[in-house]
Amino acid sequence: MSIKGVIERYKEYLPVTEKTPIITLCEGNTPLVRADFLEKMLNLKAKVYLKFEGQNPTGSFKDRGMTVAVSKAKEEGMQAVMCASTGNTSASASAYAARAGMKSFVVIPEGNIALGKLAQALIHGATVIAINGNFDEALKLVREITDEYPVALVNSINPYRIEGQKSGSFEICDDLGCAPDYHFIPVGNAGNITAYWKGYKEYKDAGKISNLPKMMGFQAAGACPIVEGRIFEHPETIATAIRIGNPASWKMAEAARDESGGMIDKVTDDEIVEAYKILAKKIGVFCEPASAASVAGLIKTLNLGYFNKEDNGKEIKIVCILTGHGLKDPDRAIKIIERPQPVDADKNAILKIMGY
Ligand code: AN7
Repeated sequence: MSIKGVIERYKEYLPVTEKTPIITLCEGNTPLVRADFLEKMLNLKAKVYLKFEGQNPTGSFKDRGMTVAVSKAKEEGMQAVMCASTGNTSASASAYAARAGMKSFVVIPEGNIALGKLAQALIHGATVIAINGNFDEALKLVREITDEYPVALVNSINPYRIEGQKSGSFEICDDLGCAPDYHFIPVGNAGNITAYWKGYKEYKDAGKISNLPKMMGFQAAGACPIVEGRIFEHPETIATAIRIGNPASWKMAEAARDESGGMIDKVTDDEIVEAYKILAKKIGVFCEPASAASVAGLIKTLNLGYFNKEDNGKEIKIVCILTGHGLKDPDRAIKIIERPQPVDADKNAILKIMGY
């Protein structure tokens, strides 16, 4: 394979040995896209970059962790993997299990997973179990089952997932030649903010970078347990990927926030949709709604005067993580922008619509 996957590229930082079978789909290597439109729109003395994780093999950042988790499960002789998921973890787990010749079982909340993600799990051959319950209930059940049966748990409470996902920080630092000043990221189960913070700290310890970013996490207002300091029994948001009321890595996300001097705040569904539209229409990047929470967070934070207060006009580098691809959730795009009404197959009818 021409492109190195996460394990091959960063193996010195990962818990793998010569004996580990590397199960890869050439994940990682995602682009850091400069968002000059946002810089101008927000009148920012800063460089804003979007790390477009939608370009991973299954269309989300989960692949970075899954390559390590599934490789280790294979090394340990497991024959099946299992996860609870709002969608992306199930898509990734089922693809990597297929690649490894392993079985996959995925438990999802009925009615609250985007169509593309469900299609992925099904076509990769996972046994898909839809429950009448939410993600938090699914995760609890999956933890119990994987404790009792010989099935590897591949949610982000599996430390190998976090290990793989920290490669996102390494790539950002390798591309920028330093760490950013601010790292904006959506927060759901809180594994990714935990992983990125771990990655930045390890790169600093290794002497690769000299600064650390402030970690700026954003939850959806209807599912913001960390912001409000309470479990949400009934989380609700159009950003179904982060519709999570009791994050597994809650404490570690708080540690990332506090050690870095950052914040974890919330954005409303309207703010998420606004950012989602700007990204698609003005920047040409189509991410899924949950991913747009990072950019919605940037806009909100700026409007609160955060940067002006903290940075006295010095040029800063900001990275927003766009965690998943917009094609995962086509229904949302079509709900927001009206589907066109058909016209006759006639040149004049077309020209009229074109405005000529
Ligand atoms: C696009 O797939 O939890 O804070 O089960 O799919 O690490 O949970 C997905 C989470 C952000 C939140 N953006 O990351 C799952 C799942 C997208 C996501 C998150 C998810 P974490």
